[in-house]
Amino acid sequence: MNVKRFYGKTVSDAMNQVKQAFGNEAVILQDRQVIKKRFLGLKKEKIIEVIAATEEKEEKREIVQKSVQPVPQVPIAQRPNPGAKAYQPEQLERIVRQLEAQGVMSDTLKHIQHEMYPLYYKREDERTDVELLEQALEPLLVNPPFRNALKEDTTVAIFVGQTGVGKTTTIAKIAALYKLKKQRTVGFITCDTYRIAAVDQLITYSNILDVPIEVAYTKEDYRLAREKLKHVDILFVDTAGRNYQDADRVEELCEWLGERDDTTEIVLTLGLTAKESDLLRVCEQFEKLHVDQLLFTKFDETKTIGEMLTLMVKTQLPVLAVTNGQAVPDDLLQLDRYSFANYFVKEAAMGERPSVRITKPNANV
Ligand SMILES: Nc1nc2c(ncn2[C@@H]2O[C@H](COP(=O)(O)OP(=O)(O)OP(=O)(O)O)[C@@H](O)[C@H]2O)c(=O)[nH]1
Ligand SMILES: [Mg+2]
Repeated sequence: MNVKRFYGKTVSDAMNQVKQAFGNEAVILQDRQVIKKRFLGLKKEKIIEVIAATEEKEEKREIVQKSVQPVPQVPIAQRPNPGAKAYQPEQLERIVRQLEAQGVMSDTLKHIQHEMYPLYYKREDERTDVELLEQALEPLLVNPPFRNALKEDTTVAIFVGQTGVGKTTTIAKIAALYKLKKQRTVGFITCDTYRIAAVDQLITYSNILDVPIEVAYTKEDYRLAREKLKHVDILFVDTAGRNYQDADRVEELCEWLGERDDTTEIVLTLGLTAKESDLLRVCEQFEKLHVDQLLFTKFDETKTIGEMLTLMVKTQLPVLAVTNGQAVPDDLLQLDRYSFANYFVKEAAMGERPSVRITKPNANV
């Protein structure tokens, strides 16, 4: 094996030298930043050192290898993850370790690694871990991944999801945001007559926020309630939490909600304390209903949010909001791709939470 050190101002400089000297079959053993002393050691300069190796081409070995299938030549910059035991640049290894600690599933992790490799080797300047991960996530998520708002032309927002995930509480938080901060008129319809206290719960919020409310016991009630509240800018519809792992429950809901137009938005509310496999199953079941946005609750009740990333990658849906507590209307987070990436590589390591938060409106809510 022929091993050599290469130096460059940037990683791509050094990698170009590797390619020129050893071609595409070179194996990178290590890359790191080193200090080079110049002018009798008085001046110091930071440079990149890459140690690369290639097989020595011996006459005899070539004869033996002729019978072996040739290895496809993949340019270094596009090589997939060489595997757990193989060399991985320290920065990538660190990011991957943190993603794993956050419970990011192996196939999502592979996609991220696949995006990070070329970014890492093509970089002209140093990138922080957050910047690298944020850029790697860009092609994997919808743009923007966190919309933090309903669609511009939405007039009816229907919140659906499993029992007890936080639909009613979150409706109150988002309605408060629209009424108090965005100065829009809002109204409530509750179709949750399944649980005795459910109606009272939304009526309480409607009183606090001074928002009109209609209760729909039947499909016809629902149609009439929409008609009655058609003067408001945004109508928030609360639905009964059911076991939506069961396809029949989703069918029933589709049937209940009937035809939908372009100004109706379906928000699938998912609790981050649930198992990833269960969340994925619920998302699958809801495909029939054509969900527009996801909403994640109970961010405060878990230390790992890998499943949130996996669901965002798999569903290719934007996120309306993330909630992190029971307080209405305060416990609502507004994230973006950067703060999300930051949570994985930095905040999580320190056991902290993202600090982006909607400030309490000037109201006694
Ligand atoms: N810790 C925490 N609790 C939350 C959050 N969101 C909601 N909750 C709590 O979760 C419980 C259930 O909330 P609800 O809003 O009633 O949930 P739901 O989905 O409407 O429940 P059903 O109507 O029974 O399906 C309540 O105790 C809420 O205060 C959150 O982000 N974090
Ligand atoms: Mg409810």
